[in-house]
Amino acid sequence: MNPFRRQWFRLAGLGALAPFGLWAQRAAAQDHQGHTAAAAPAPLPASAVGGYRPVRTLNGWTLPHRMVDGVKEFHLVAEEIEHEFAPGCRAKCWGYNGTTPGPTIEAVEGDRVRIYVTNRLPEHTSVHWHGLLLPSGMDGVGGLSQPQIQPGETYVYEFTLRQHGTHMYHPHADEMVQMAVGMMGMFIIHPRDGEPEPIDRDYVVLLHNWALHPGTYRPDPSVMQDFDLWTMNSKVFPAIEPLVARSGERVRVRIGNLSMWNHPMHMHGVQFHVTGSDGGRWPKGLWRPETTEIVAVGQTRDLEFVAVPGDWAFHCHMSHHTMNAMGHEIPNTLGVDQSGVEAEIRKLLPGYMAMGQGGMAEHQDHTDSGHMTGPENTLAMMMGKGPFGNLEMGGMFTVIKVRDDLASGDFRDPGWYPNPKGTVSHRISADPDFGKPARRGPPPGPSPTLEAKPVDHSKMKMG
Ligand SMILES: [Cu+2]
Repeated sequence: MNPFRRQWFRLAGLGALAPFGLWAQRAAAQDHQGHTAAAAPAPLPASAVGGYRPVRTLNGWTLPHRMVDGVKEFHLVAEEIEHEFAPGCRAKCWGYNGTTPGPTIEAVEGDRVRIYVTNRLPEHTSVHWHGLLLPSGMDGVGGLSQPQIQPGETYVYEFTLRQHGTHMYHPHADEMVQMAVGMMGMFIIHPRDGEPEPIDRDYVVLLHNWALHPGTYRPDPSVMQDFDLWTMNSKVFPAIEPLVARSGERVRVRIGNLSMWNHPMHMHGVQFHVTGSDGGRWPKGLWRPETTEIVAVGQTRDLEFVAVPGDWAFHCHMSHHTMNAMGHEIPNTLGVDQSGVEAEIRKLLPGYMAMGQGGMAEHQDHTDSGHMTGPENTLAMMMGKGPFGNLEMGGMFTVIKVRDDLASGDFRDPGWYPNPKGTVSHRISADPDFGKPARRGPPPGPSPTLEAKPVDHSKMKMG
């Protein structure tokens, strides 16, 4: 029995449904590549759709396709869009088919794909299929591999998927501008022969950064490092959807990074395995346990774990990347008594509030209560409420919500975790002198407390 037939019968036995045309086409691809019955394909999960379990792009969507003579056809439209980063902050961005990131393209190793790209932008563009193995002329580098797609034009790309893994797409034309304003998406290719470890939930997250300066509504492409918004699928916390799973399910998070920074993505509650990248799914011997994985610029990483009940933070570990717009060129006010200055400034600016003497945690209380309003169309630096109070987060932060009683495939937010009795950290004293903890004194020598000394300006060099 040839491998196609064996796989078909196995699927039939599991009660899965697969369009026959798709399987016939995959069998043809196998034959074409000279595969034999030597390596039996692993069984696919029973509830897989069309031979694979579809991914879930947080806050996003998957581009529909249609089959035309055995070819999977997709249609991307590059266009200006209106995007909401979180309620209270919208911008004119560029994206695909109405969104940033563009819809996820999802296919199977061996598929022949035909992708139309219509350009509705005010300038030319192209689409580069980042990480895909394809003919040079399909690689989408404007000027190098093809003519630029002029405004109003539609180009067609067509190639056979010779790999599987987590990949991306983005323009390779005026890249600095077009990517800075949101043009990017994910391209997921499922393995033809199924997964070695069946995946129950498969999430897709694309990391990006935006220079949407306070009070403005168009991202600034000229910024290189000092960004205002750090996003998962172009959303900031708390507008990023939670990753939901049932206890014991195997979850994969596929992360791509088309921002201008590397992001150490940290997951609470589990040790995940890094199981793949743009190079496809790694052999099991290369999987490694981590709790933080750097997803560098232009890379993708697949993280897999078995879900443990609770509410678990999942975020970039660069602490400024879990904040929204903030000033970086202000003096350090930590430890500075500003009470006199505050009174003076209030004479000129009623309502002025000096902040930061004892840390910035008060910021969220001030902004949430509405007595410190920022520029319009600008999110507060810290946002979000949890069951125990302010989360004081923004940017690249969301929550993995794992519950015992979820139905398979139910992605609805289950609310906050009902912690079992006796498993929540709690107060046992309000006295700062409580207990006798070991403490060390300051290092020998004078304290760094500086006295303000008058400066002799007459000796300063001018110019
Ligand atoms: Cu980061």
